[in-house]
Amino acid sequence: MQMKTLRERAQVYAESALSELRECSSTTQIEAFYASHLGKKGQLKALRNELKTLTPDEKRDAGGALSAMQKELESAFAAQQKEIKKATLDAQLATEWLDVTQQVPRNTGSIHPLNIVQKQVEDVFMQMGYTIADGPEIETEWHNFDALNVPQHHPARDMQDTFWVGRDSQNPLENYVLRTQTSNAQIRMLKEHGAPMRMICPGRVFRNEATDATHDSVFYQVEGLVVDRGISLSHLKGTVEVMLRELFNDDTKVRFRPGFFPFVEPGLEVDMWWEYTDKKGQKQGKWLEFMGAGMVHSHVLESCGLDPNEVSGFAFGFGLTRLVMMRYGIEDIRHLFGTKPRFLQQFA
Ligand code: FA5
Repeated sequence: MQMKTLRERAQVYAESALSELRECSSTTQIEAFYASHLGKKGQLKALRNELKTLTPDEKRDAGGALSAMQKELESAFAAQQKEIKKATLDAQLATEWLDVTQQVPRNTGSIHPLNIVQKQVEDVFMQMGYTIADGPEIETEWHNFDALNVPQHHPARDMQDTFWVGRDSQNPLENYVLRTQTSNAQIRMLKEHGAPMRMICPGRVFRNEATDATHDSVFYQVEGLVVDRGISLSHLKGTVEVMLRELFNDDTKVRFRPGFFPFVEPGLEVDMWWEYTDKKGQKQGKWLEFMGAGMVHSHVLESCGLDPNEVSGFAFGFGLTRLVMMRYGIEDIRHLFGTKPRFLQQFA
């Protein structure tokens, strides 16, 4: 029997290689195919090596056929590889799709109890026609003390020891403090807008004092100020009563007593009965100072350019942080500025 030529064997090989290629359906299979057929140690290379043993004529004949076959195999390989890649990607897309419009439940946190109660206070006063004002936390010594009838060396300054930001000048308008009270807003609002005035100013204040269950060195107050013709103490009392009725229930116990603040005359303080559960789980209760108030002192009206013979007013300032404590029966004010999620999430 006559031996098959290289060209003939290559022909048979090409057909079986192409049909093997068509069977490949995964990346692994096609990579193995490449190594076995088209790679450096592949079968095509082995056939090419045989060219060396042929005569020049045979070599030309078989060499041309082998080159054409290699081209054919390579392009069939490239097409098949592309096909497999596309099929793999399609399969992946079919199983790994993601609905970007789907609502995913997320832990979005909760509103801080101070913000909840601040909003309620603002609503109550807005219904009574009050403006919500803002004042700077870093304030001049003059706005925080002098204009409020508390000149340098006045003993009332000791009750509100503060953090100084700059104290180099003899001029209290050039020295700065972290405000100790929201009463600075009284001065700023009156100087800017004059009378008639009806505003509240919620905000953060700072005091250089030791902390305990009812005192913090950073806390929130709400200032209130009404200045107009004919404002009297009865307007103050009625306003405080409306506010307390709206913010607390009817059982809340309140007491009014005389109080001294240099920027009001007469002055009064309001205490509230605070009920809470102590660390041992015992129910406790005591009076807690909640608010200072009074009729705006004539010196304050004058330092804001108003004539006390023409207009009068009342002012009050209460502890928003203490209001929150009483509202929710919180036994220690310092919880409110902590960052414990377990505490804060209760108010969501
Ligand atoms: C004042 O700050 C006055 N500006 C209030 C005022 C305004 C009086 C207008 C008259 C007219 P006092 O220092 O008492 O006053 O503080 C007012 C309220 O802030 C207190 O009743 C209390 O509720 C709260 N408060 C005072 N100190 C602290 C503190 N260290 N921590 C938490 N709350 C406090």
